[in-house]
Amino acid sequence: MSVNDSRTQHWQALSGEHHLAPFSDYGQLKEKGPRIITRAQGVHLWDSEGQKILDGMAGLWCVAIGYGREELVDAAQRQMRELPYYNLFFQTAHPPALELAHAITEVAPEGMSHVFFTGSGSEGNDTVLRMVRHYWALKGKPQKQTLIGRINGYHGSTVAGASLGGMSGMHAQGGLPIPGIAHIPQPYWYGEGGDMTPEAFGIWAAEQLEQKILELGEDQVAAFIAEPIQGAGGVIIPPDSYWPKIKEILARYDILFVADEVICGFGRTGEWFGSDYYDLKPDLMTIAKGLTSGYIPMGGVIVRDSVAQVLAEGGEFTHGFTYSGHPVAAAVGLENLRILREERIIERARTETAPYLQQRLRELQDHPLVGEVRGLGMLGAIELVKDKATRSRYEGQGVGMICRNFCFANGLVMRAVGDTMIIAPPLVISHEEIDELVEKARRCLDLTLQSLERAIDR
Ligand code: PXG
Repeated sequence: MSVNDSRTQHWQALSGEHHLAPFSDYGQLKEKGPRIITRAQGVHLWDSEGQKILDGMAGLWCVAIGYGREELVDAAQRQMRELPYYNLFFQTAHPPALELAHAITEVAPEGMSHVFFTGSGSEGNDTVLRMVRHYWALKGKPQKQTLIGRINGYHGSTVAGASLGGMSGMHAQGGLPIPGIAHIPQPYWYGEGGDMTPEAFGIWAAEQLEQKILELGEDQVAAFIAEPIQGAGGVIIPPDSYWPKIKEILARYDILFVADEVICGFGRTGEWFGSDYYDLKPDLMTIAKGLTSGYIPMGGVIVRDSVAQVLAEGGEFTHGFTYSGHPVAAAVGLENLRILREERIIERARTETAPYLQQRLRELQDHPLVGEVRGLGMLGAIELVKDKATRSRYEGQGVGMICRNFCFANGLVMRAVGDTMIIAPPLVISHEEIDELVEKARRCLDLTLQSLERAIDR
């Protein structure tokens, strides 16, 4: 046994004996043991066996500026020395949170110049739920309580977050969703569009919002919440007809619109926010992940001035977290934003590297296993199918997981959502690293197809 083996086994034993991991099948995890990631640099990870892995998911969609940026380490260290903790409650504040609120609103859409800080995206969406209901109560319409989300949307794992999301597996545990939340279908043309054209399906999916508002009664509906592009649901890019139609519907009814920018925010689409890309003009935006490039936990809600004004006149908002606007997180967030802006990382992604990624990814379209390649900015999805023409799947064979496992074994993190492979690399990925990503992906698609053919032969 090598030294590495014994270290790996030690950590895997600790995992089985003491750790309850997020979103994991504990039986399976105990049997196989987790892969132990020990360090990272740029767009690459290393595991405890010394294997180098290209991180096609930027951690969990968050490491926008890549790993190993010493400036963020220094910012955290300086802030820890100066003021490691203080809170924003009860009429106090500290410089990093205030400076970061200002910096965020400099890049946020016009008219959105207020920020409420949280510790995560989930807490951001819990904040959204309470804030929009409080807003309507202050406006003298306390019956406007219901939030409309989407089936297969993802808004986090807290009680409100998981309820706003539309993940059936999450709703099945813990008695969710909580009351006062409704869901409409998602604009997932490839999976659910049937014989409709993408254009027609986009209109149909958007019209579900209007139907739901009418069914519930406009006077009962507080807000609609949606990701500009669904991330965890499988990088679902709506047909071009979808957002314009949703905007048209939102304009007809007096309800708030919340864009969950936890994944799309801070450059993922090649614009600062997904709302910029689609010109959504939301009332609130949930943020997290790319805000600190994942170096330290932080989330928040960016609030339109018209909403903030109502809150300002409403007395105390009885909501907040010990770590709302944590000074060390805020200092890291500020440095992250400085790097994104000064190094023009988002602009470079938009004009140079994202178009190259999209072009190279689409070369995989010719692979026998691939039904569709779609993507936008630094987001991509590959649909694995049995029959390209009918879009039918290899039912029940776990093809996505097979492919994911080949990727992991061959030095690439590419995630599977069902039989959809997804990528969201760090925004700083280079042309050469994109080549590496696509070449590894093709090789793993080949290996997946071979393993399916072997299974059929047997
Ligand atoms: N909104 C969106 C759109 C997200 O993607 C959250 C809210 C919640 O953020 P926190 O920081 O509370 O996790 C997320 C998180 C996956 C996966 O499987 C995605 C997320 C989290 C965990 C797993 O792709 N996104």
